Amino acid sequence: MQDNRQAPRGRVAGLGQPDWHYAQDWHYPRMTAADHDADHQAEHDVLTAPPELERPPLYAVVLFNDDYTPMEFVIEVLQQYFALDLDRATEVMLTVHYRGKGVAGVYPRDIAETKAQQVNHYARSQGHPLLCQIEPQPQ
Ligand code: TYC
Repeated sequence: MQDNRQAPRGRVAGLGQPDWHYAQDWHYPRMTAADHDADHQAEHDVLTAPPELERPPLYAVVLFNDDYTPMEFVIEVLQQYFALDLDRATEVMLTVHYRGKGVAGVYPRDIAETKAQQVNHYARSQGHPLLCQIEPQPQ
C-alpha cells in the first residue's frame, strides 16, 4: 500500500514560524513493522466478487387524451418533462389524440411517479385536465 502522507510545507498562516520550527513538532504516529505487515496482509485477505446488480423494474409514463387540453400544451409538456424534440413530441401528442393514450417516457418507478405528478400539477396549475399516470412496463 502506498503511503502518501507528508508533513505540511511552508509557513503556517498567521503564526510566522519558519518551516523547521513547525515541521519538528509535527508527526503522525510512527508505523511499526507489524503495522506494515498487517496492511499488506489485509490486501490478500479481501475477497472480491462480481457485482450483483439488477436493472430496476421500469414504468411507462402515460398521457391520456381529453377534449380540452390544447395540443400545443401537450407538446410543451412532452418537451419540458420528457426531453422530446418537437417532432417526437408532436408524434406522441398525436398518438394520444387519435388512440386515447401514449407513452411519454419509460423510467424506474420513483422517477416515473415524480414526472407524472409534476405533469398533473403543472396541467392543473394552467387550468387543463390533462391526465398523466404510470403503468408497469412489461419486461
Ligand atoms: N385532444 C386534445 C385536443 O384536441 C389534444 C390532446 C392531446 C389532449 C393529448 C390531451 O394527452 C393529450 N385539443
